[in-house]
Amino acid sequence: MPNYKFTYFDFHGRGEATRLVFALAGVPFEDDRISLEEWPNLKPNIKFHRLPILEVDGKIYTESHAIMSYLGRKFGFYPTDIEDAFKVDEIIHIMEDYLQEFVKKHYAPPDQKEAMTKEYFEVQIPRFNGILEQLLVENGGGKGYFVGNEVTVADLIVFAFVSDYEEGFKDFPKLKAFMGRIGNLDRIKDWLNTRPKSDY
Ligand SMILES: N[C@@H](CCC(=O)N[C@@H](CS)C(=O)NCC(=O)O)C(=O)O
Repeated sequence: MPNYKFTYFDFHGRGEATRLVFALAGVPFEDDRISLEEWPNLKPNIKFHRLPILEVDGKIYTESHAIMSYLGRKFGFYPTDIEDAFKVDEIIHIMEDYLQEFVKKHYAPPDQKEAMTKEYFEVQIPRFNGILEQLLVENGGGKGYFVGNEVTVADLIVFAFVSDYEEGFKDFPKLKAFMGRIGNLDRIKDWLNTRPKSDY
């Protein structure tokens, strides 16, 4: 088994989906968490000066989505069928747009913070959760996962991000049930119960 070290900040952000991939695969990894205080000193020595990075037996991999897809392929959470693989990639890109809306709100300048926070909660969350609800329904009525009949990295990236704000999916019944399904997988449940606490 290779030696995996995953380095990210001590929050969910762009890192939690990959941690979930390891958890669900049952593959041990070093969960290396960098505090915001220590980051400026470490940054010059990190490839491309951003996180996350994955180190596998000394080889460095960058870009959160590429890392997640790479591990998904290795551990069996990425479809080999080209149509299904497209759907997984489509969801990954939708989730990137969703994350960007969060980032805009999170780092808004003080004079725009209130308006952007309101816009995020009242417009963007319902908009993106509505898209996710539709995608679930399109896959066999929404009783299973996002793509095909097995868990893929698409499910894990949605779960990692959407689960941080339960209020946001209470009015989307398929998405809500999906969140329960993923959260109740034994290995995911164990991870959720033991992972370091963080709001986002
Ligand atoms: N496209 C990159 C974006 C990486 C990125 O923006 N990382 C942020 C944290 S989410 C970061 O390293 N910020 C610290 C900095 O830029 O100094 C990815 O998805 O991995």
